[in-house]
Amino acid sequence: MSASGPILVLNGPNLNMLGTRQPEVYGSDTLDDVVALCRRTAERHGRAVTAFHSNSEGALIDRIHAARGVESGIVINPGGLTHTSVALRDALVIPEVPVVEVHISNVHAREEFRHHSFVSPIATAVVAGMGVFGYAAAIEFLIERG
Ligand code: DHK
Repeated sequence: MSASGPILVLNGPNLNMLGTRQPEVYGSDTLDDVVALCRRTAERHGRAVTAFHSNSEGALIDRIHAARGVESGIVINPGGLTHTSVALRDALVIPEVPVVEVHISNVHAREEFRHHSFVSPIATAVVAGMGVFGYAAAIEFLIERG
């Protein structure tokens, strides 16, 4: 895998409901809008995005395994698995690529159970509270850092 390989954008449980799910927290953009934003951002730099969503922890883990040797970096919004999943965290180190953890909302300004992330300690960077712009920032960051 070269450093210019595709960037994998992963979205976990409930993010397929973006646009209708608590718009006061998550905004009005849909998951398709988010993926389109990621693609536009990457394409401005001549780079590609592969996108995957699942509500299932195992399917996300399988997709992360498949990234090894293929994708050059991972942008992940793990949804609620952020706060619960050791298995997801363990999977994310397997591809040996930089990982950016994205949260649309500022999880630190919300309920206490959202303040802890199993993913953050193995992430290269963490974005929270920027709305869906956080995904574009994560893509720009991965491209800039090389
Ligand atoms: C999305 C979720 O689904 C929540 O479980 C997280 C995150 C926050 C977000 O802000 O994008 O706690």
